[in-house]
Amino acid sequence: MLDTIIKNGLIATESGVLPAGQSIGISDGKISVIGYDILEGPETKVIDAQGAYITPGGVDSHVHLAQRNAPTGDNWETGTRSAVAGGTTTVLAFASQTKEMESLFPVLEDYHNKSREQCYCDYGFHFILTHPTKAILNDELPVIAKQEGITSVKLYMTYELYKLSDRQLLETMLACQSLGLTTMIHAENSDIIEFLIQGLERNGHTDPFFHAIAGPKIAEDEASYRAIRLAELVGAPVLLVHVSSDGAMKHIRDAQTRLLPIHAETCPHYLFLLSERLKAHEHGAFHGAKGVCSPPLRHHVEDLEGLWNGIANDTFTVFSSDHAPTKYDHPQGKKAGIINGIPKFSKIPKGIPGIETRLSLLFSESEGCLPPSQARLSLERFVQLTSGNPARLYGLTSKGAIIPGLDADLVIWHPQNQGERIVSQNNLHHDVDYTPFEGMRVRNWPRFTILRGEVVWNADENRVTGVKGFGKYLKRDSGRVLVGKLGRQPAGMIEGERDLWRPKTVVQ
Ligand code: DUC
Ligand code: ZN
Ligand code: ZN
Ligand code: ZN
Repeated sequence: MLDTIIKNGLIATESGVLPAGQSIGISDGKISVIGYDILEGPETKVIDAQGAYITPGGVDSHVHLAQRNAPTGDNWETGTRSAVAGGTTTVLAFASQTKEMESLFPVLEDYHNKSREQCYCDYGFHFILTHPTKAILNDELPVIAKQEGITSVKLYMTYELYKLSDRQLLETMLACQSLGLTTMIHAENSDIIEFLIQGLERNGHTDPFFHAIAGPKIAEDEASYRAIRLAELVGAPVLLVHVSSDGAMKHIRDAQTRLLPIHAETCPHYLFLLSERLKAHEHGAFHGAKGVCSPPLRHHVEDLEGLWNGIANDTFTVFSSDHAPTKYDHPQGKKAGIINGIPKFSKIPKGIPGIETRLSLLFSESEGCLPPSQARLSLERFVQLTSGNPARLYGLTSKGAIIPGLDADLVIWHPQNQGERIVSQNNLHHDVDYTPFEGMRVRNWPRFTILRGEVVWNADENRVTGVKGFGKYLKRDSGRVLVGKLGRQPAGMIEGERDLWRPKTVVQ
């Protein structure tokens, strides 16, 4: 017998909206049937979607929660509570190695301990590798992939505490490729940024705004190109995270045209916000710190437009929040950037919150809210970017689509022309003291969020109805390459060239 039936909705999938009149039947937390005239039993709960769109529960594949090196803001409880209130039912957050750690296992245990029984939505980990030793690459990663289902790592090309050399990037990408892991890359040229910071500080330019000058598009462009070429050399699939510039996008697009498995992610702030907010005059200069993220917000409306094109034309594979929940008014939060009473942009923790607003902001611009002639993206693209693609790319096999047999993770939106909201810190559920999207109007907001058949957010009652601890840890499979082809060799390589230098011992 069905536990729940959702009636009268418009079911939005990656290949279009299903003909009206179909219902979704749920049993044991799974979608069990989709169709007309589904019979309900005496105990079946019926949810009336009232003609509104139903999309898959959001998969946010880039969030930071209770990360060791980011001591303020959301933990797993508050971060996942905020997620479900915004329609997200699965998050992938980072377990971060620090440079002195010779083994990943204590890190893993630490993150499990902090997240176990704490979560409102389902969750998994990526690993940030800052010190990829031979033992970690050869001995630990295979175990972590197989036993823990962690099938992606993030590598940094910038930040003293995180960055890897090109040599380390190559070795790690190669190891990941041979294990079927996806490598995520933070691509910014570290030396350019350090050089500019030094010059700006020497000239007394230390307000938050100068963060946007210290991380120009050229720094992202160069590093993105380098990351793509390194990946191409070893034949590894890569996802460039938080892409913010047209130059980086062009390199990605070019690589995809050449059928390389190069994926890209962008985030709400790069579509909606400009660097001018780092000035935040009306509240005093330091409030601009609330807009400090890396890569920085860009200067021009054309920059936003360029990224919107990438959303519409498939350059981007996933759309994630990059929720980095650093509080503003906290000595270790954004205010760590005030040194002896003087603002110092280079010391401001980087990153901004957005786990709860991600879906609504994008949905607002889609055909879910606007006629096709005005929408920036189709409803199909919305579903791909926010749930289908991240689920496939990161090996979340039970998530990301409205298909019988998968988890019943759903968002029921408000009926058309209802559900409009002004984004406000007062209405959000995170443990951060601001939202960079304050005052923005969204055209719709999730009315119900459903996780494995349970209503976990109910906007009619304006409350999170799920329970802490219902969210479970997800072991993932190897992700699927979604663009390009695996292992293509660069033009000019001879047949079998990689085998001449590839270690014989790497796992295949
Ligand atoms: N990288 C992230 O992924 N998030 C926040 C800041 C950063 O540098
Ligand atoms: Zn990053
Ligand atoms: Zn370039
Ligand atoms: Zn991030």
